[in-house]
Amino acid sequence: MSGINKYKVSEELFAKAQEYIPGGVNSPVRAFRDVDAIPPFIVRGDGSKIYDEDGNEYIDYVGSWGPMILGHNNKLVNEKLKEQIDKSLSFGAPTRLEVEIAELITELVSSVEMVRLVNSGTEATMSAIRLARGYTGRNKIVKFAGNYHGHGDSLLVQAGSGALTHGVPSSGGVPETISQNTIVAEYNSIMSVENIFKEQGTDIAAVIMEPVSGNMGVVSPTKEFMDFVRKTTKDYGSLLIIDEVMTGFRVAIGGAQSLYKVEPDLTCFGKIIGGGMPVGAYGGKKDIMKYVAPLGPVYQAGTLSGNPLSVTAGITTLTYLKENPQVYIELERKGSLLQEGIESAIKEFNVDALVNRVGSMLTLFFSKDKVVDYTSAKQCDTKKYASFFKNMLQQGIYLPPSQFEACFISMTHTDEDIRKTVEAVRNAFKSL
Ligand code: HOZ
Repeated sequence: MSGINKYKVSEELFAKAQEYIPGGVNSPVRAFRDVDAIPPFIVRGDGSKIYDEDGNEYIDYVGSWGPMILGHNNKLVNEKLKEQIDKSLSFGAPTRLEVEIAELITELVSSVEMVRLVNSGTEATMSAIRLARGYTGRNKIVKFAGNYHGHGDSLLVQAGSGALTHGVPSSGGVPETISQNTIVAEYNSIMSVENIFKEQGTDIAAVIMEPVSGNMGVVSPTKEFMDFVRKTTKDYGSLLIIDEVMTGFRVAIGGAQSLYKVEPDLTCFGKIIGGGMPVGAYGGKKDIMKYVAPLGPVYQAGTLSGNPLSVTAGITTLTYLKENPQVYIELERKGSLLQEGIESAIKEFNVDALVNRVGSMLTLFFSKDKVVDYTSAKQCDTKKYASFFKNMLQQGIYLPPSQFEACFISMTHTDEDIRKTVEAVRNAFKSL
């Protein structure tokens, strides 16, 4: 078989894609530039596996960047979607489904009393920021270096995810008049938050944060840090916005805020609440949400908001998670099995690497030192990650194509998948 190019069709498609789409992709990190590879073009998925145009099979740890907690091609979700398709795809009018999902979200996340559906996580964070500004009458916001909240102007300042990978953490095209209202703090640094609030606290509309960062790789907050951010925002009359686009219904049914026992004023959602369909949402206390149009002066709208297909997939996924709480015990078990396997390979091959994990979100960092914030994440050996990534891909393991993203484990990853993955890690370490 040697000499046969196993990515031939993908390579042809990628060449053609680059003629018509910037970089050949609809989201930068998918171009595999940071790992110096060509992305396989995916045709289908089933459970924990995805398949590319050349017929290669992969154990998938990207899971559409988080939503596929129940695995690909979930029969329950698909059946409900098929029923909904026969009733039309979109109305741009109120539906019973929207009420159902809003009720479900408010029931599962105790800090959320009212929720507005949008079409993406980016829209959710942009709208939450506008609402915080409208509610407080202040302009400044605080975000954390290495946290990523989508590509809204105010939030593309020292951002994580693709922005960090491609070395442009602050994007071109963002007017200074906008970015000057964004103050960047260090994740996990009480002192950094304290100093910012001492100087500008009364001008700050909100602090927005990833409660577990997934966009500089997985980095968890300390409880003291979380508590300090909550207390400080309260003391200064600023809002705390928790961006649970990745972590919501992923790390716990009540989101990361239930794990860390912090009650935000506003929460942003995406990914899992659409079960793999495009969606986003923001919600919080009623007195704040009542500032949103048509009740209040903060305008936000959308033709496809509350789209019946997205909402159907979301309700089905959330209902399954709610009715099967053992999912989170299982995900924790699978996560720890994978972590232990990788850690024992790290020891065996004496690799400068470590694993950060919260439940079913995990990152293998090529670093000797702990990764707790943006500065320590940036110290990682990204070249080593690229070699490791390519080796794993060749062995049929599909990881995020960047050191600064999270692996996601689904309910359909079997112990055998994890065993194979750990074996592949050992092989990759051997050849590093
Ligand atoms: N930037 C997101 C992940 N952190 C999504 C990337 C994508 O869908 O390509």
